[in-house]
Amino acid sequence: MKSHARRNQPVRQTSPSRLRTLTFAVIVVMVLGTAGYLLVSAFSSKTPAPAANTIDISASMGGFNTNEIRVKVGQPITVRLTSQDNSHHTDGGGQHQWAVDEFGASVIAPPLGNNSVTFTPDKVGTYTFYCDICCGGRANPTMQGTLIVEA
Ligand SMILES: [Cu+2]
Repeated sequence: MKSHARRNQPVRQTSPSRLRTLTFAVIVVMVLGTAGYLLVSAFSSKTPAPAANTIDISASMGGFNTNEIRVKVGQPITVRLTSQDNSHHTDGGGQHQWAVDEFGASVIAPPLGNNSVTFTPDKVGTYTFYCDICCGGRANPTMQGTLIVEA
């Protein structure tokens, strides 16, 4: 009986270490899988560059990279907005917006990704573009700029 119990002991001793190896393997697979998923989603969120009249704008918590955009009236433009913030930002979750009410133009960029909107500014004038997602919304002067539509 004693020798039988002793013969079983090694089996019982190896199982916790086998469990540890298995747990480690599962964690490695999960980490690699998550990294791979993030990589794929980061690349797939990028929209292909449209052919003409594309204006690249980037936004972070500090504001837009430009305060003034000049375009010609009656010509379609594509605004490609890139968010430089990651999803860990509590304010807006890393998303930013670029919108001009007068032309019904609005685009929201995902965290560390970009997104595009195409519209035709059909009225000469000076308009405000803004982000209404972060930093207190459009009341915040840092997340604003001027769209100038020229004749
Ligand atoms: Cu913003």
